[in-house]
Amino acid sequence: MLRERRKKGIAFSFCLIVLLVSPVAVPTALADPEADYHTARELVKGKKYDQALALCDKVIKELTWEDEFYFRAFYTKGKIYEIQKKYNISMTLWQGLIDQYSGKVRPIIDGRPFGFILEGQARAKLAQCFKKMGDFEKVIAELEKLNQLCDNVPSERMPTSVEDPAAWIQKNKASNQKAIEEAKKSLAVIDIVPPIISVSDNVDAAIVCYIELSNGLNVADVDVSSIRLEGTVPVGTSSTEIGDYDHDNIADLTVRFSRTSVVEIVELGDQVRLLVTGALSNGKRFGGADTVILETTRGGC
Ligand SMILES: [Ca+2]
Repeated sequence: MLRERRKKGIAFSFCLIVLLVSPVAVPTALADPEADYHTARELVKGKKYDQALALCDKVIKELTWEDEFYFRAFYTKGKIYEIQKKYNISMTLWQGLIDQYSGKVRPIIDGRPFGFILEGQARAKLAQCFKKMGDFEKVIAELEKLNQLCDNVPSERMPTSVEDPAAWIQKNKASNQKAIEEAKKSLAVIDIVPPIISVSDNVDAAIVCYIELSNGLNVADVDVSSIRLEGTVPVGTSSTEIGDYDHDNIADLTVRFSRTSVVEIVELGDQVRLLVTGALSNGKRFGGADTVILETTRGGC
C-alpha cells in the first residue's frame, strides 16, 4: 500500500510539474521498477534473455539494496547467466549480492525474510555454481559459511511461515551438511609441477599435473578426455600414466597441459589457483585445485 501511495504521489507531482512548466510537453513514461521486474521475468520465460538483462539493469539502477525488487532483479540476472552457462558472470553477481547483504538487516516486508537470509540465498546459489564448475573445494567452503550464517539468524529474521525457527535452522543445516559430505567425495588432490611457471620459458614445455582421488574413486576409471584445467584447457596429446609419485600408497594419474594454453587464459601472479576438473567413465565428477606462481622473467638487461 505504501508503495502504491508513493507511486501515486510521485505521479501526481510529476503531472503537476508538466502542466505548470511545460504545458505542451509530451509526458514520458514514469519509472516503475516493480512492473519492469515482472516484465523481465516474462521475458526470461520467453527466453528473451538480452532484453530481460537490460530491464533488470534498469531496475537495479533505479532502486537501492533495501528494496525487494533490487534483490530480485539481481537474482534474476544471476539465474539468466546460469541458464546460459556463463557461470563466471553468475558467480560475480552472487558474490556481489553477498558483499552487499552481508550482515545487513532490513525490515521484513510482507513476511518475506530479508537481510541475513538474502545473504544465505546468494551463498547457496554461489555453491551451486561452484558445483556445476566442478570446484568442490569452494562448494564445501561456501556451504560451511552458509551453516555459520544459519547459526546466526535471529528468530525475528525468519519467514513468517516458519513456526519453529530452531527446527527450520536444523533442517537447513542438516541439508547443507549432507551436501558438504557429498562434495568431499568428489574432491581431488591436485599437484601441479613445476610450482613456479615462467611465461618466458620454453612455451612447448608441459605443465605436469598429478590427480589423486579417494572415497572409492579410482584414477584408472578417469575419462581423460573430460579433464579440463580452469574449465577450458584439455589434456595435451602426450601420454598419461598411473603411478604413485608421492609414495602415499594412493594411486595418482599423471596428465600434462600445454604451457602456452595455460598462460593464455591465466593472469600472472604469486598465488594463482588452478582448478582441474574431470569425470569418471560412469559420469561421476571430480575436481580440485593447486596454487602456483605464474611469472614472467622478461624485461631483464
Ligand atoms: Ca599418490
